[in-house]
Amino acid sequence: MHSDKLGLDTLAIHAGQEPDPTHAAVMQPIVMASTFAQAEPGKPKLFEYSRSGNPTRQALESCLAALEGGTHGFAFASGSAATLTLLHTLKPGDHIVSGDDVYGGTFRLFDKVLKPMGVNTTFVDLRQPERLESAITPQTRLVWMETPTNPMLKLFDIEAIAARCKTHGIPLAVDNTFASPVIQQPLKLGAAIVVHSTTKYINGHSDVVGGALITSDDAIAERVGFYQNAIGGVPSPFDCYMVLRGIKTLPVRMRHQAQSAEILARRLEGRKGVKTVHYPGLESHPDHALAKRQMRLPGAMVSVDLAANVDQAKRFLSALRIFTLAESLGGVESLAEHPAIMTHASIPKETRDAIGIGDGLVRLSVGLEDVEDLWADLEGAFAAAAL
Ligand code: P1T
Repeated sequence: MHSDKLGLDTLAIHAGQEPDPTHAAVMQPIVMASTFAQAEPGKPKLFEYSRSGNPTRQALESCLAALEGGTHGFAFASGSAATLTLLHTLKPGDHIVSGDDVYGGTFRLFDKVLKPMGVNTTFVDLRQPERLESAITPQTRLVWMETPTNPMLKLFDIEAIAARCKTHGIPLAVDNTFASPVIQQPLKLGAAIVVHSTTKYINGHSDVVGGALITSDDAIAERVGFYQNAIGGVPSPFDCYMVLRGIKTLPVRMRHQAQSAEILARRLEGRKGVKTVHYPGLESHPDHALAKRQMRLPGAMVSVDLAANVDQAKRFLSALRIFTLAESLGGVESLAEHPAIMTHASIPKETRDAIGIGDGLVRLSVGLEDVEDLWADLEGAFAAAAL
């Protein structure tokens, strides 16, 4: 299949998934074998051992690579395993520049896992791409960013930052979890590596934890492939099947969820009890012009600064009936959470305050329910919190 000629809706259903040659089954078989028979010692046929490679995982990896417009895909047991595998390609003394707003667990990897191993990270607000230069040192070996960021939904200009990275010979890794390839394909804008928590939009049904790395750089792919096998943070064939199944509806889900998110964001913006709505599709968003240029859709995540103290924010969240109060995002069901207490608790309070993750900040992941039911649910929560 010449994936560069096909649309994303087609790739989501077919990429990496030829009918199985034995039974002509339309769906990928789940090959649960941990190991594969060899005709003579050291001469495996196609696969050798399922940590190194597995047919169901290979189908998923090819599909992910095609969706991101890359040539190499690697699947992992979680987004964090994908991130850590990439970070393991660095060595003591190396340095990372990261966008200042990242998932709390990613911050924890930089701060509590990499730092003790001698790899330091400098966090910068990359909304001014020129700030990259002031953070780069002769030891910098990786630039890392999310866009939109978790949870403030700030945007960074992938093309501008990738161009600067190229002049310094430093690879740019973009965590594309919040956008998904339906909205933006960072490799096409010059990034060297795309990172995903496939737990989120890619799988889309809140029933798998998974991750991925995608690249078109053969040298990076070789190192990532080595570390994927050596470290072994790989997904089970069953989980790979589940993610492949979820991907088939990714473009449809993403479009519908973004449409509902925009409706809710616009209503929230005008409502009493709301200080700020962070949503790239709103004209009031500081990076709205970049959103229009860089993103096909503004996404389905909305962060809301309520005019609330922490108790009111807790009452607001506890009163929701259709939005489920839970960590994670990107599933068909709507979720709501309190970043300061939940997903970003591992970030020190001073750092959270500097980024804007305050007591009144609530993050919404808008799902596929009827948008009027979602609005009524939010109205009920405002009433319960006396907002
Ligand atoms: O949870 P895991 O599959 O390990 O993925 C980690 C991860 C990586 N990158 C981004 C942008 C993420 O949002 C996440 C996980 N985030 C949540 C669980 C959350 O609720 O924000």
